[in-house]
Amino acid sequence: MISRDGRIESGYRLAKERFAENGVNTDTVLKTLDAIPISIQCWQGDDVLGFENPDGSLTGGIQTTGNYKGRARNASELRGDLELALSLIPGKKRVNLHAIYLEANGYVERDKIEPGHFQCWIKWAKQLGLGLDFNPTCFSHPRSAQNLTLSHPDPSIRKYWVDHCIASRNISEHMGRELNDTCIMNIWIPDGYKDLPADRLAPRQRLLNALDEIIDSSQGSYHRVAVEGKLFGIGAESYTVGSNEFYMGYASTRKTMLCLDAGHFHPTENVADKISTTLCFVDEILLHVSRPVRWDSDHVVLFDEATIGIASEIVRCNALDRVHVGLDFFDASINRIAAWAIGARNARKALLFALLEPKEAMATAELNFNFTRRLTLMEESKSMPWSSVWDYYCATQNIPPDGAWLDTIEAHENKVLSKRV
Ligand code: RNT
Ligand code: ZN
Repeated sequence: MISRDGRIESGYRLAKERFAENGVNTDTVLKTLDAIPISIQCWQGDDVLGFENPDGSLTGGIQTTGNYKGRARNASELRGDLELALSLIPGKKRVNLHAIYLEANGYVERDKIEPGHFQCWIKWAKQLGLGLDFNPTCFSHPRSAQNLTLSHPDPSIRKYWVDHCIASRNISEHMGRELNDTCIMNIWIPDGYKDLPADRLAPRQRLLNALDEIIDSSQGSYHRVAVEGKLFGIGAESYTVGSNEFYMGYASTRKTMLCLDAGHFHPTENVADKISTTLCFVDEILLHVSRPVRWDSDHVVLFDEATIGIASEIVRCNALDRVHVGLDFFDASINRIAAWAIGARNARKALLFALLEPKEAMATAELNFNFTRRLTLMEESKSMPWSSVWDYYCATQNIPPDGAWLDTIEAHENKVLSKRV
């Protein structure tokens, strides 16, 4: 345990008493918190470029901006960087891979990718006791150049992407089986139009049929499919084939998971509010916790109202076993390992904050129409000594508490990252 002259322990003792007065047992909360998996997106480490093609560039309406030194240039560097980030993030962790993070001798067409191309990742995950999640990569490719993939009017292009998604399902199932831990495979496609479509229906019908073909390819029980909707992308400002309503209907009728990305809605929409609605119709949700600054900008996740709102909804809905937390941000303007550490620590902090709320007392007040008490309880949660619980939690997990990890990253930056060109 990382101790600072007993200050962390005594802070925790006092905090524990305060929370107990609210009917909240902090020891139980910390056990629950520690077991919640957070899936860390590998693509923060290399600006979503992957290792398929050294000259590849990011397309599909998403963008990284910034040219901070030290981007991981190959899988070994990325795994090394991830290891450092993981050592700074408390709690159960998974790593989320995209198909373009394969390791092969030379270029492999995406409809030909195989489990063998991910053997090193699987071995690494086994050694570190990590679960893996997976994504077909339906962007940054000549066959996605028109910003249409599974909904493309040309059947041969559509088939290519269907086959890529089926190949990805095989890989995902293989990962899950090898690690004895269900692998979630999330399908996101960039399909859409910059300007007003003449036909909004046909592309959606084509997408529906393509998805049905993909989920009809039979798989074992170590793999689940999620589908991720979106409002718009760069170059797809007027129409996105896979809207949230499209996938809400798809997930509820086909029994897949629905992925909610915090950046994929109108800026004034409350993403947290969508969780309870979705839970009425869909068995499980995958979250892409992100931060949209005015648009789907994928900034590093903050400990802010939006993130806490999402965490509180999961806890208040008693849905920790039905909502899977994944991160989706990619900032190339700051140290990428720090970006992982800041965003993932904030996501877990938000979960801690949510678990420490007096949720029974709030719910009782609501049922008694005592909205004064409900508001008071919610507001005063904000000034409870939750940060003492956080520091203690980090210390017991041998993870540096706040204020004690950035030096490690800076030393690594000087020694390793600054040498990468
Ligand atoms: C894009 C989606 C998608 C990607 C990743 C790389 O808008 O959010 O999830 O960010 O798959
Ligand atoms: Zn996403």
